[in-house]
Amino acid sequence: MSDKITVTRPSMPQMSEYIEEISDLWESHWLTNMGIKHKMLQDKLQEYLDVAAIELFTNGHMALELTLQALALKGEVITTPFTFASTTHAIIRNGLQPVFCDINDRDYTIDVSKIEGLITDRTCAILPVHVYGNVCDVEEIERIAKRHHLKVIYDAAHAFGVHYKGKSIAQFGDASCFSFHATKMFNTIEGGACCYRDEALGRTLYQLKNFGIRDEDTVEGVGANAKMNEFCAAMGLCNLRHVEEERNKRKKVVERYCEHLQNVEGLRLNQRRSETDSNYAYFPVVFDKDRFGADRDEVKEALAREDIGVRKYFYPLTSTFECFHGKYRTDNTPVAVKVSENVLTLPLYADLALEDVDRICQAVIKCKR
Ligand code: T4K
Repeated sequence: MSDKITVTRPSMPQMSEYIEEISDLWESHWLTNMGIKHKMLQDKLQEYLDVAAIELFTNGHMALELTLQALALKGEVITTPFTFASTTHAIIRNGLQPVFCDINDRDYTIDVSKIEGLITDRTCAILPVHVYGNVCDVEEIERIAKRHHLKVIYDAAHAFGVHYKGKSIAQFGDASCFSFHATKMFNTIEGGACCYRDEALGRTLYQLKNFGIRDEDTVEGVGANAKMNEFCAAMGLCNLRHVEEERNKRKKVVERYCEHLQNVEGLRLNQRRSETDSNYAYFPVVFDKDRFGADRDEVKEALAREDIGVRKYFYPLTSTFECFHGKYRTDNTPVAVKVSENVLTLPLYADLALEDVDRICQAVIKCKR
């Protein structure tokens, strides 16, 4: 049992395993710029995620931002505001306009029944988020995109290792972008990837993450520097060996939470689409003040007094960020507003002791009036 519990904690390999993995870097002195570890991790992830092609990046955000750039999109992108800053910022930093669609109140992914009403002659793409690792309605999104000739780029930052109907989540859409940040179920310290099908897109991504350089004499695009370095790739190689153990441990934590909380009046637990193999990335709970008695903020404060760190992922909605100066409406995303105001994500990581889960649940239930 721990004294202080944080919302998440990265899994790390044994130090000896990591040292063994990086020791040859002292021989080669090759530390970054698509070295051997980068290549090895890319190959292993391509196999693990069961995809035609994958490009690694310095973080999930750059994977997303450069994927939008590589697709040379112009105009409006339909997305959701119930997400991390990265999703919306990637759109805006590409000179594109986000058009915010509501989420559904079952799994908090994009409400597909509202997408077509937002399509205009300026719409170029849909950017849905597999939020908490919950699978979007990929089939309906594909039908809509085909009908209206739109690109689909999934923000799959939370969805590493998720399968839907037996198929890797990384296979859906024109591209799916993952985060391998320290807080994710698979981490490379910082890191990210884009999985895609079109070879030409891959060539552009490869260049854009390295300043747009094609060869020593040719710079073809205005790229960034978003290459994964060898130490991060080495961490990924180690963590990938233990990823199924990670998933199983997280599953046990989630099951323990559900045992305690699933029948508590006024709490709504995460609901996943059927036929989904989860990665147990997050444990969101939505509080209904009228039935639970205490609201989300009161519960957060009560837990903090017991040294239990929880987060309001995702509050505020990205559409209401101060940097946008009230530019976006929220009256057409009422579900997102409501969930965002009432959600807390409880601590979840592989090494969270089940006795700690018991303690967290008791602390939550104690708030009920
Ligand atoms: N799209 C979506 C939907 C995303 O959620 C994200 C990232 C992205 C795109 C972009 O991917 P990246 O570019 O980040 O790869 C954290 C993460 O930094 C961020 O990756 C993540 N989403 C977001 C949901 O959560 P913060 O600002 O909440 O992190 P922070 O520093 O408050 O850490 C949270 C907790 O994790 C701490 O209380 C303790 C623990 N922690 C954190 C770090 C960094 C550790 O134990 N060790 C650590 O090294 O954003």
